[in-house]
Amino acid sequence: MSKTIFVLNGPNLDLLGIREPELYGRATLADVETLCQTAAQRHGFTVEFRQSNHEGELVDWIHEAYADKAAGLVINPAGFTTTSVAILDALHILQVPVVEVHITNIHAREEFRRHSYVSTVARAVVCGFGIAGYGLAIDGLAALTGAEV
Ligand code: CA2
Repeated sequence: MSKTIFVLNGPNLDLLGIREPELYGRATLADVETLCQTAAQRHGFTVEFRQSNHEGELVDWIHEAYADKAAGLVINPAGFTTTSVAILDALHILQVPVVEVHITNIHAREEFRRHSYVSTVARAVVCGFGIAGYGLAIDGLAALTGAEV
């Protein structure tokens, strides 16, 4: 088993820290990547950190995680959370833990944000902790995969 984990980010998360800071905070996606690298190093993981505004590209990266025998996958599907059967089907292929992350508490927002296709395949879901949730998700992956150091 590889010690690589994939951290995938869906549409518009490239605008993190640039637009709507009152909702998503002032940290940028580059800050999130640094946070993930730091958390991953604690557990001996290396990280493939990516963002796309395109559903098919996210699907391709999930296939890549499968082909590379990644140890686990963290995903913030953003706007695809509530719509994407294609991402759900791709995640079903993985035989390693998937952790779903949301920066905000999706249950305290509009009703339509509450139904997540990804949650039906995720081993765990983290939401409402801001970008710290990514670090918690990686710590959780380490616990689930026995990679804790
Ligand atoms: O809370 C989250 O992490 C979300 O996945 C963020 C998504 C939203 O559709 C989900 O319901 C919850 C939206 C991501 C958009 O990111 C932006 C970042 C900065 C400015 C504008 C959008």
